Amino acid sequence: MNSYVSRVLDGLNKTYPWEKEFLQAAKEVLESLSLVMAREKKYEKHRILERITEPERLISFKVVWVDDKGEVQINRGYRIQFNSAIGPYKGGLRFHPSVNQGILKFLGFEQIFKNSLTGLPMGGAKGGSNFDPKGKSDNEVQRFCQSFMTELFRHIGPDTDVPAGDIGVGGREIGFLEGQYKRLAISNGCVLTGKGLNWGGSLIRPEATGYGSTYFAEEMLKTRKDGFKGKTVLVSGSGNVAQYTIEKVTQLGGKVVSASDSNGTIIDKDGIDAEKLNYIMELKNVHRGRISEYAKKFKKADYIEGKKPWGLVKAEVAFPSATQNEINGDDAKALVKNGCICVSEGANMPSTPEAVDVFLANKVLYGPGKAANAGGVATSGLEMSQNSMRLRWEKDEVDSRLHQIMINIHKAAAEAAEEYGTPGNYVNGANIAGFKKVADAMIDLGL
Ligand code: NDP
Ligand code: 2IT
Repeated sequence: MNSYVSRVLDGLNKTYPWEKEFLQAAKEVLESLSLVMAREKKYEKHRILERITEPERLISFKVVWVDDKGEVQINRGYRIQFNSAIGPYKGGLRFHPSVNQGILKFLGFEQIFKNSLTGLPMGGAKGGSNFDPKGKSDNEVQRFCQSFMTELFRHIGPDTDVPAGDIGVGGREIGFLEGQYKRLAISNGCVLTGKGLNWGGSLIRPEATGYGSTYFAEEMLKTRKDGFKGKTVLVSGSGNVAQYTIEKVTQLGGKVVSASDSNGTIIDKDGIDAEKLNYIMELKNVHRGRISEYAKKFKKADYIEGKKPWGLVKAEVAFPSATQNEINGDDAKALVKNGCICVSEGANMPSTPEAVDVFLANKVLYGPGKAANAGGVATSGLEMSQNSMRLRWEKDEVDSRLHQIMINIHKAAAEAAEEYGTPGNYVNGANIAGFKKVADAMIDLGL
């Protein structure tokens, strides 16, 4: 490891020892950047690594709301405005009981490089709350969102910071948040992305992350003159990203045999076809039910309580699309043993460092989240463009722009990996290509 990189990592470890996920993400990125620091001294001279690992602004606040029983509830809210060198802050909001500053710092840090890779002018940010939408009524979710936005609205705006969805924040939450923003800011109302089609949303935004990570996998497979036809595919999660990954993989000729949630996994050896996917969408998006219901409806499927999909059946391709660190070293070994040749990360940092080492050592086509799942934020960027122009593109236009962006990201990551002597290593390629644009902008902009 380059000495500048190890000095910066030591400093981070000493300053933020409790921010495990942030330190994990920083280590992965900075290790890749060792290759750059060894060649180009300007970044050290400008102390870019110390600067890029520190958020520009870290906002934290309390969110007080009243539940349906009339009892007062208190949650923590955050927005981490990490880096705005190349454009307004951009990134999702996560509502999940596990949310804390360290998790949002990892997500905001990753977002800097992901957004840079899209080729669009967007800085990196993330936010959210330890609020758990599970089991809450629509009215409770509405009251929480309104209280959350009552504090957040003063820190965001269409040209300053544009939040979106992530775990626990979908169309319903974006609606309540946007509604409260409009009320408070007396603005044109286009501050979040992922909006409904009747009030400024873009076609294909709901599909974008899942479609994008499938397009990215397709590009990786093409480098070996391969494709999805006849492949068995594992998907984890059953939320937004998982649903549209299942849809696109199936359209491209793959057979998806799993879906999961935090309680367990279903395995359907016949494949989750369009009709079964419709059932999952209704189950999850309308009834907010558990994936175990799938095995009651489709009797040939199995439900395995407490298990993740990895290694349960033979499969050539895997799309982790639930959450961070959902594939550990043993899971990765089980995947490889079962014939996995390609992993495309719909989730952010779903593979532990040990898992990544297993994939790279076994020459698995491994697409890290910041490249593979960038289609979501890229299409958010396209939603912002349409809002600014006061027009709406047709579905095919947005989809073909998304597809082209994913092809470009794959090319940029592959070329950077090659240039720095690690061909086929998309981890290094994505980190380096994403970093250089932001770091050079920081130098141009001065201190
Ligand atoms: P959703 O809330 O729609 O779905 C999340 C899914 O993951 C659910 O099935 C959920 O199960 C499962 N899950 C969440 N947390 C855990 C956990 N701790 N353990 C096991 N399963 C879990 O979120 P998204 O589909 O939007 O997000 C999924 C991943 O994709 C996240 O990592 C997110 O950061 C990433 N991502 C999302 C983008 C987007 O545009 N939405 C863009 C880029 C990345 P349960 O219902 O039981 O909680
Ligand atoms: O992790 C992510 O890229 C997202 N949750 C989407 C962010 C966005 O602004 O669309």
